[in-house]
Amino acid sequence: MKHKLEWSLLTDRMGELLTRFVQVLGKQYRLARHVIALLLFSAVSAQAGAAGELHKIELVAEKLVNGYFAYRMKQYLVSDMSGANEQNITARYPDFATIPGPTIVINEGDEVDLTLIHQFNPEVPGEEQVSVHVHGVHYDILSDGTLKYLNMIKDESAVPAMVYEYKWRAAEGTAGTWPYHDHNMINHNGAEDKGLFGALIVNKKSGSVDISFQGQKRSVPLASVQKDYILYMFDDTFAGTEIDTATGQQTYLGANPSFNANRNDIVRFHVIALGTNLHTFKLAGYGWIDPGTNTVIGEKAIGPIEKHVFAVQANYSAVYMDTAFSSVLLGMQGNFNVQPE
Ligand SMILES: [Cu+2]
Repeated sequence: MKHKLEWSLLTDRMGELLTRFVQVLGKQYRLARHVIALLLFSAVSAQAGAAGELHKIELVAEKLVNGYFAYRMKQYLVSDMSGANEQNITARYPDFATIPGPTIVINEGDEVDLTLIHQFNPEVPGEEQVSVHVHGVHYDILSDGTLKYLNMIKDESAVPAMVYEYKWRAAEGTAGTWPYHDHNMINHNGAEDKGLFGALIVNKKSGSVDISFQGQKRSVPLASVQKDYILYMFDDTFAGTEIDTATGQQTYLGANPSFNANRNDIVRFHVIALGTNLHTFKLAGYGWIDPGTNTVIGEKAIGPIEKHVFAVQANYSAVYMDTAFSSVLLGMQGNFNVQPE
């Protein structure tokens, strides 16, 4: 009896304890849930806010045996903004200096910390200074890459004895394909016409590209682009680089390059005009969307310093060219080779 009573008291007590335990656990569970949600939220917002990546680039300016100059990628480290999760992607670039120089590919929200190294014997007065001046992205006056007589502060050049560091910020709204080039060598005009130029591509983080599909504009995710073709248009030749977007690998193709794609790949052309002539770019048999419009075009007039960026779906091999009569005679054209699946 006594035992029975005690037992029932005990079980009552245990039930009470158990109930309290569950209540406390519940509260803690709710608290834990709250903490987890908060952590998740801050992780997500950290990703969306600070978001971008830091690109630490060492670029070398070299003098070639033919007397021209070129930039070479010496080192390329990419990390998050704090410097953590660093990845060395130098091997994506040729290990020799190229004209045009290395293409820098970043996203909106990213920052670039570019160190320029002057690595040649300045044989001619005016060759002691070399710089990188970029278009399109944001930077403060010390990263303008110009001479003191323009920026009123200092010569922003690498010299044989000292490197120069430029900082760029790809703020929102800076997406696009932009040139970078020397501004300080040779009579203060820069040595762009001596080989010191390259391209910066700023992608939208979750952007799209427009292609012509059966004569209509269709937007596809930027992530579906398999190849980026950087194609410079000079007065009498093209020169270019092909980038495999999946691996980031850059293949320097030189003059009148042949580009390669697999059938149905989405490929993006970045046509950048240098020189002084007006050119008409054509990719024979293909139509594409004129940027900022719904219009399908099959050729495009491009003036000096202008650029034209468009995407197509690779269907069949074709020739790209400048349609000007003298350019045709000069053979200013190249192949777009499409392999069947
Ligand atoms: Cu410029």
